[in-house]
Amino acid sequence: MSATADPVKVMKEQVGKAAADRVKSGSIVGLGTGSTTAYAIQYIGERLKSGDLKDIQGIPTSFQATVLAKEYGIPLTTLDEVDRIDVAIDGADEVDPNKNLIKGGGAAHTREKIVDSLAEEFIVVVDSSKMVDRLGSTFLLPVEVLPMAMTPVMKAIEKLGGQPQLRMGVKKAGPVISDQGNFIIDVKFDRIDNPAELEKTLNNIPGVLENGLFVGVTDVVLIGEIKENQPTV
Ligand code: ABF
Repeated sequence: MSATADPVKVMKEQVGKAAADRVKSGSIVGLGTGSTTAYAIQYIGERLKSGDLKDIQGIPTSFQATVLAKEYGIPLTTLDEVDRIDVAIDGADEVDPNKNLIKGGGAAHTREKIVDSLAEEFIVVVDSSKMVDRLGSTFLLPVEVLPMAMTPVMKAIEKLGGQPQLRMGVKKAGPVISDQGNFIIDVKFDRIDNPAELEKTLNNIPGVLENGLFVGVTDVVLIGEIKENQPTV
């Protein structure tokens, strides 16, 4: 009797592969962060290995993306070396009906927003559980902050009606540290009715590096459907 594959894993693989299949030879590719995008990176590497894809260069959005790209043989470059990004593939924590996002669950949203915003085509890869009617309804909003400014930033966020909390590591031994060496504050807002305005307001607080609202950046959302009881492939 065939074992039943993990439906979430199968979905992530399928949507990651669908994104990887859209990459054209000769492209500069923004490589996102997270478990779904990890499959896209893997499949891009497999396409390179098979000769189906040629002459691409990746721009990683995190240390995790860099390690994966090297593991799968994707040549890497930097924003200093290229004059464009043809396509970026990345995950998300929430997607609203206008394709606006909350990202940053992986503490990588600062570099992600730089790369994803520069891309000609930004492809988001998610499972259907990430689709929401309104941003902030299922996921706290991440804000990257300079450690020395944590307290005044938290006070400013409270004045905006947010409930901020410092993101602690797995064993709560200390705060999560971003690739830039900063802290992540996760913020609960009762309602986010105007994500564009909130994104700008938060980034105007002295000490805030970047927040996880991605407004007007997404071009394509690939949504994987989680199907139960799929046989192993
Ligand atoms: C990353 O992808 C983060 O911004 C976001 O939190 C995460 C989602 O990861 P996963 O695909 O593992 O759910 O880009």
